Amino acid sequence: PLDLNNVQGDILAGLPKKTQTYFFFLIDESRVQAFRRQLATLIPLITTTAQVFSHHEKISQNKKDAVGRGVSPSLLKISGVNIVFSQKGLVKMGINDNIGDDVFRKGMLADAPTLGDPGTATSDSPDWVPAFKQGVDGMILVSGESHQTVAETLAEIERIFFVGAHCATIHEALRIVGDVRPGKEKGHEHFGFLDGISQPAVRGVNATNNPGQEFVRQGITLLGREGDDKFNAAFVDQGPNTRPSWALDGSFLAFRYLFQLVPEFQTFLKRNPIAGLAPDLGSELLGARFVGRWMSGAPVDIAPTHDDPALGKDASRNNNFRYAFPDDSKTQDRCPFAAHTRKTNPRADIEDLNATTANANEKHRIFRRGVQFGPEVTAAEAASGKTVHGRGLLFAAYQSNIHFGFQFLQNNWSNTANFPPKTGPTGAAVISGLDPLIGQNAAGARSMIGANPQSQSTSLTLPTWVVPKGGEYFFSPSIPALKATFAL
Ligand code: N7H
Repeated sequence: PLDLNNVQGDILAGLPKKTQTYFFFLIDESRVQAFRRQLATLIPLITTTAQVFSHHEKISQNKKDAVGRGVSPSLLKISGVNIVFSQKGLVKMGINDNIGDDVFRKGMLADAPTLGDPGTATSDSPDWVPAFKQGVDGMILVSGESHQTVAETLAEIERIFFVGAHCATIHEALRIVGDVRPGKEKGHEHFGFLDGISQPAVRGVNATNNPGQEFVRQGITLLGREGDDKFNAAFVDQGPNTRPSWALDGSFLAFRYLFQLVPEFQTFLKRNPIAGLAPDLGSELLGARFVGRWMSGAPVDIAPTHDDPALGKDASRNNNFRYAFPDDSKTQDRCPFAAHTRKTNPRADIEDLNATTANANEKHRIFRRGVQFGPEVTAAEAASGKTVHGRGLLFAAYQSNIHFGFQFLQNNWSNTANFPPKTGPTGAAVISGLDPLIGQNAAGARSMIGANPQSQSTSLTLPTWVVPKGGEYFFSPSIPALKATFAL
């Protein structure tokens, strides 16, 4: 059975964080063996899923105690560490077994045209920052409740790998700092919407689920567990449908460096309010229909006309919808077919919960662990409607199969105009257009229908507000694999 002490903490639980540094590194070609020996020293610092869960318990106990004493809960000091490797990194370390995921093996740069990244229409090279175009061997994730804690942990890690400037075994390729947004924006991404509401629950890991939150099998995230399409009960190292034994309880991480043009997005909403309403509400509704949720997190499928903050924060109700009301399947009265949450998790649009086999959507579920980066919008940016300071989302998602997971959501769903498969009242196919947030094609032009509930077939031309600047596919090995196969 699965032992949560073996699984890195970000995969099934999410490293607890107010801030997180993503440290991308290259392994020194001439010091690979030394690096692998030092890795053994890092392993005790790596946070496991079991440790994250026990930290969650401490936090809720801490909250209860504080409420009991009538004080506000103190912030518990915590630092989380995980390490992941790209295919390039595996090869450099001499780990050459076929892990059984072609998308991972080719890497994200080679996948950029499929993902529709800007620049790939005219050249092989997307408009990415140099570090990701050159490629990285791995990444160390360090999270904490404060910058001070993260700095201390990073210093400890640097002491392991940088013993003396002349004999460092790894070199920094790029360091990105992500921060949860301040004050009441905590948990909201930079466009203003509450994020991280809908995640799958995992059988045998999560004891309970919230209403509407579906359980998936462990192998949807963990390699070699039931539900992994390469699952093999014996889990031996042969045959086309198996993985090397060290892959067990690891997971693939799709990392994306996504910039968000926030003042431009806000200006568009302001200039294009849905007509027939007070202008502020018209703008707010347009934003909510782009996302599928209001800024509070309330789903438009349940609250189609007004935000409902109590619903937005109520975990027993805010995920309990399926795009399955009678007016949902053929009309966009409640939620546009192209809305971001509907494109990326179409629920009843493609799945039948009464089916006897696993529902069609299960293999496409991902575990999102990202965090925001960059400063708040300044007064000058808000006034001009133009981004000056880079900000956005450090998108990070785990899955056991990148093709069915992140790549499918981006390419086959968000970028694909005739998904989800819909017919209108007359029976004719409805082409919903692109996901207004992340839908893209290398050529650039974007549009959707259904933004306006009063005029559902009208096409709306969409500027670009989310700009990918790089990323990579990584593998997050289990603790036993790190000890036995990765470290020396
Ligand atoms: Fe998305 N946003 O702020 O608008 N996302 N996302 N995402 N996203 C979600 O339901 C956002 C991105 C998914 O189960 C919410 O938890 C932004 C990529 C999936 O109903 C919000 C960016 C991919 C879900 C955002 C971005 C996904 C989801 C609602 C880029 C995959 C769950 C909160 C900058 C290819 C859907 C919630 C479900 C939800 C936003 C990127 C996927 C507010 C700004 C690249 C699967």
